[in-house]
Amino acid sequence: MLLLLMLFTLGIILVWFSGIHAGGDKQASHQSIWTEIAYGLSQYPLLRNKTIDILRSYTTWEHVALNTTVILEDSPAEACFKPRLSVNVSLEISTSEDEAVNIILLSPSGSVIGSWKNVESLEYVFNIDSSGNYCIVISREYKHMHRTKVRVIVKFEGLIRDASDSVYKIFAIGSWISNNILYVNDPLGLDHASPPLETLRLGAGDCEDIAVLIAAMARSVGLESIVGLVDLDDDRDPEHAAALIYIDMDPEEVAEKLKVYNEMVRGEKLIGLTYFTGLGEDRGVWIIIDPAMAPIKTQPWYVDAQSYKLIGYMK
Ligand SMILES: [Ca+2]
Ligand SMILES: [Ca+2]
Repeated sequence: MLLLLMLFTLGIILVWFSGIHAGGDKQASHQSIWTEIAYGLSQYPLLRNKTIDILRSYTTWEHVALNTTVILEDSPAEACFKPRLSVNVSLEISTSEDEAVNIILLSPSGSVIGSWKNVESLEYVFNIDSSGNYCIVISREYKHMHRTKVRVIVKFEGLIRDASDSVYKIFAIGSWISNNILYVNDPLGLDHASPPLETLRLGAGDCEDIAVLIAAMARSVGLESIVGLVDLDDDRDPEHAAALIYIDMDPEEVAEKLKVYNEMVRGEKLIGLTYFTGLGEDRGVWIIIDPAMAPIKTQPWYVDAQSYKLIGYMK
């Protein structure tokens, strides 16, 4: 567990405020953008059907778990894999020399799920019902003078069963935005926060447009979400905006769940999680969802910035 946690970069960013919301003279200069952001967030009920479609689209997934070549010499060769959830597993096995081999598929307890004699290739699908190491043992009847290459491909496919989970919602919304909404700057001097349906229709927007869309989508499926204005260069004047989604959990728990979704849906390691704490009396964490500042496009919950200060937010 400790080792797993060391693989993450869990970033805590402390909040700096000059008031409950953007304070002092700075507020006046951002007045119109605040009004537009508030209007955009109020549109969240209109996004509900779209967001539910997005949640559904990520509940089925396929992932290559093992793609390897084993060398078969005198003794049997073994290839093992470890599914983490209840899934369908498909095996594809083929020999390089069109040479017949024997295959035994073993469950974690060592019982035989299937065995095949003298096959040149095999395709087999089965459903796993217990977690642990599954192994494919490959052998042949007679000793040969040469080595045989045997190609083993194992794929998982299945359903994420807990689509109502808050972390899953963050994963699905964040992933979808990263893959479907293009970051495009507003024309110089004409910056405004587009309403979420407009950003959806265009398939593009800049930081505050995308932040409003993410926050409104999150709200539409029952998550608490805000749009924060962010100072990136430490002069107490914001030049960036991002969505923050609240979860009443420990950051380690959130990271652990995101890690599973990343690995199972995309076969991708979680690179990290960035969040704010200390907004009011909240005990949980505000996860930053910011595709523009993410070093890996598909992981908008991890930002890479030297300075990332919340100057104000729109609830
Ligand atoms: Ca804009
Ligand atoms: Ca600044």
